[in-house]
Amino acid sequence: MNLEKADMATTIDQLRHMAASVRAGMLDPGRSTLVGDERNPRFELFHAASSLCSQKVRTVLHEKRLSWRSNDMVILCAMGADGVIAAEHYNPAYVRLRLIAGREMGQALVSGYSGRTSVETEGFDPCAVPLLIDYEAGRVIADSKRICCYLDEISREPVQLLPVVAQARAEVMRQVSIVDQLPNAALLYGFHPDADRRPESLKSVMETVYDYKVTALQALAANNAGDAELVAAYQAKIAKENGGKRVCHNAEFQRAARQTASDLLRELDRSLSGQSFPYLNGHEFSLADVAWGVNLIRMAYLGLASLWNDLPNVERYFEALTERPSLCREAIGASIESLPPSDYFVGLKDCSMN
Ligand SMILES: N[C@@H](CCC(=O)N[C@@H](CS)C(=O)NCC(=O)O)C(=O)O
Repeated sequence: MNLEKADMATTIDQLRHMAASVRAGMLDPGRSTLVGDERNPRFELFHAASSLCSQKVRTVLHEKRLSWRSNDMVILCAMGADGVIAAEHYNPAYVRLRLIAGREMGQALVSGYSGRTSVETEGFDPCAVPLLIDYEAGRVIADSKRICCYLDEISREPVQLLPVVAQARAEVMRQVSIVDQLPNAALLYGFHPDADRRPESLKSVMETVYDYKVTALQALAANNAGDAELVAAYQAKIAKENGGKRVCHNAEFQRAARQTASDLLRELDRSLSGQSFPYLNGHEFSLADVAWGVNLIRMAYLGLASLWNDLPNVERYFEALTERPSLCREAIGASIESLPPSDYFVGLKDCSMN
């Protein structure tokens, strides 16, 4: 074995070891499963059924018909008999794995809260899902947008989600970047002063979510005081979550977030009416459709489909996307299975068995 090969073998061994530690920290081993036919798949994903960013990655894996090891993590903290139980993606073993991906990206850690989760504008969140390991390349990759692009690049069959033609590709990436600027966290966690249509049980979880997160993260920072990198990661996350807490009942902030979503949907409607936008105009399914599909489905779940009441192109687009088996399974089915029932989701086909 030459030196390069030996280094790679060591890296892969280390990744396997680290991933096993994360799995060992998960409460229910039944949430680690194999998807597809391979017993030792090339990819391993740490994700959550309910997470929007994870739904994007799973939709791509589904479209590509790839085999992968799935680790469906608990990403909410809970109150136990002895205090707050930390979410599984706050576990030091997981954060260490994520920091490897963060170093590769060269992004500063997140330092505050805007209601958006784009790594490019907000910084790198070291305590978030999803996270992909590619055991063949010896790489750990974070951020749903990067993971989706990576998977498309290394696996071109049976569908290619990024067009080869430069102009079409640029338009798909433009749409993916627009979606990345949606204030998703604000829409899910925030209390809207006028029409908050989230399920009551979800609202009740959101009343305590930030306090539980911060309490758990502070304890983890204290328990790992000897590891400066880990402490910095937890402090960054604490700053973000404290920021979220400050604005979750702020009427002005919440109205602005919904307005941003509404403006971006209006822009989408205009793009859809032009010929440039692929799927609705009879072209190939693309990464733009994955990103919009998952986000429109989430908005529908939150009772926000009313935002496209007067946007007929978005309405048609939404209908078409909900018929796509990958989105039907990974966004609609997974949301039905993992989130409280929503009155605004009725009528959407649950494809969880597909
Ligand atoms: N830009 C990142 C955002 C990651 C992110 O915010 N993930 C959310 C789920 S969609 C998460 O982990 N939430 C739980 C938490 O922040 O504690 C991506 O697209 O992967």
